[in-house]
Formats: sequence, structure tokens, C-alpha cells
Amino acid sequence: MRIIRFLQSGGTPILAAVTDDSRVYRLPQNDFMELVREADEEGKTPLAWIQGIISSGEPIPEMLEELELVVPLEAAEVWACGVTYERSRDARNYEATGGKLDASTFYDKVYEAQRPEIFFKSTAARTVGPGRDLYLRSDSNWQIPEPELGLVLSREGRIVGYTVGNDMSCRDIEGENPLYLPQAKMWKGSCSIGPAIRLVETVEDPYSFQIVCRIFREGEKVVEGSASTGQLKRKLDELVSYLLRDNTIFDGTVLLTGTCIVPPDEFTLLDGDRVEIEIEGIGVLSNPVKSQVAGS
Ligand code: DO4
Ligand code: MG
Repeated sequence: MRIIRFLQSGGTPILAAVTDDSRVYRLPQNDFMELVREADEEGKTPLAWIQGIISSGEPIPEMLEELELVVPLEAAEVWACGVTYERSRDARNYEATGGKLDASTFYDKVYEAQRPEIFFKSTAARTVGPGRDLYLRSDSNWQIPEPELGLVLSREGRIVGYTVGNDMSCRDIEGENPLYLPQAKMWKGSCSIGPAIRLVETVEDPYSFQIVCRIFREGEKVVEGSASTGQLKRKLDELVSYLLRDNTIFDGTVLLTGTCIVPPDEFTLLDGDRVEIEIEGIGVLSNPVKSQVAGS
């Protein structure tokens, strides 16, 4: 069971549940975390709560593909983990050492360390949903998408759902100096999430998600990579526990769990590209990529 939000004519976002056979049922709540809270108060899982709605209601006439989807939740904050896969460590070593891979770097150290890398990634205003434009930084010449599994967290740090995330990154800015990380990671339109939230109670094994990333240029696929969350170095609960240490998080915080797919080193995103990230059982997050418009 997945949760989406779509725009009704007039532009109001509607919360809905999508069944395994792709039927869409409107939900009475305004957002996903309201549904989680209401289910909690009644001592039910969100899944059981939704099954009650489905058993007494009808799906909407539109098919899922006909709906204009928006972010499945307005996450006040998006945090992200880094260097949680070998592929990310190796790519970062390459950008930090200019290809001289004999030295041990802080990326090697954090990959092995007890404490994971966690950084602040985005706010609701900087995060876009499915189909919306992602933006390139105007002062970087080496930019890539980072396809990541996103955890949707309650304010207590409970994982209540899974989504797809894109942690857009500037490899040249990060490679120049690790202290530039916030600039390499955060700008207007540098993060997307969606298209859906998969309820945690409907996922048997979160370490067996297959992730595929495709990048299209002028209609042609120019990059394709795939990986599995089974390659994750750390446990999801471990990542969440570090985020929560002496911290306050909001209901519906999203924690991206690190990238396992990095495009070839000579690749950079260009205006007009389209990035597609698919996580089986959650959906395909597709976003056009645009240059920043001066003054907007
Ligand atoms: O170390 C910098 C960021 C790493 C990251 O975003 C990732 O591994 O996904
Ligand atoms: Mg990342």
C-alpha cells in the first residue's frame, strides 16, 4: 500500500491510498502524518486504518497515471546520510584526490567509523515533488543526481514509510574542500522526493529494495545504473538513532540513506536532462533538470 497526494481541479492537494492493483482511494486526512497519528490514537496501523476505508468505499474513477502528483508529504526537514555504500566512498575519493587513490581519506574513515555522516539537506521550500523542475547550481560544472531510499520518520524517530529521494550534488564543489559540503548539497530545487510513500508495515525487507537511476538527454538514455539497499553498510535504525541524538525532529522528517549509484566520472547534468529514479514497490521519481533562472 502506497500513499500519494494529487492535485484536484482547482489545485487542492488530496491525500490518497494506492492499492497493489493501482486503484486510488481518497483519504479524509490532509496529510500522511495526520493519518499516522489518527491510526495511532485508534491503536491501529495506518494499513489497517486504510483497509477500513477501502472496504466501505469506492476508488476514484481516474487511473494513477492520469493524476497530477505532488510531494507525498511536505517534509519540514530533509536530512541525508553519506558514504553508506562502497560506491559513494569510491566516487568521493576520486573527486577529493583527483584520481590518486592511494591515500586514505576522510571518506574511507567515515565509511568505517562508528558514527555515520549525517547532514542537513533540505527544507520543504527547497524540495520538489514528482514531475517538478530540479535546478542546477550556476557555479558548478560537475553535477549529478544521487538516487537514495528515503525514510519517513515520526517525531519520535519511528520509520513509518519509505520514499524515493534525489540528493542532487556538486562533485567539484565538494571535491575542492569538504567544508563546502552545504554548498555542494543545498540550493533551490536541489532535492526531490516522491512519487509515493510505501507504508512500512507493507515492506518485508527494506534491505532488498532495487534502485535504478536513468538519465535522459534529448530523449536518449545517457546513463543507467542499478543497485540494491542490500549493499548498505549500515542498518536503517542505526542511521535514525544518530539523527535523533540530542536532536528534535519534526513529524514527517525525511532521512535519505545515501547513494549507491554514481554516474560515470566524466558525466555532468545539463539543462534539459531528465532524471528518473525507480525503487521497486515505491515508484518512479521523474524530474526535469533546469538551469537557474537569474533573479527568480
Ligand atoms: O560525503 C558527502 C556526501 C555523501 C552523500 O551524499 C552520499 O553518500 O549519498
Ligand atoms: Mg547523497
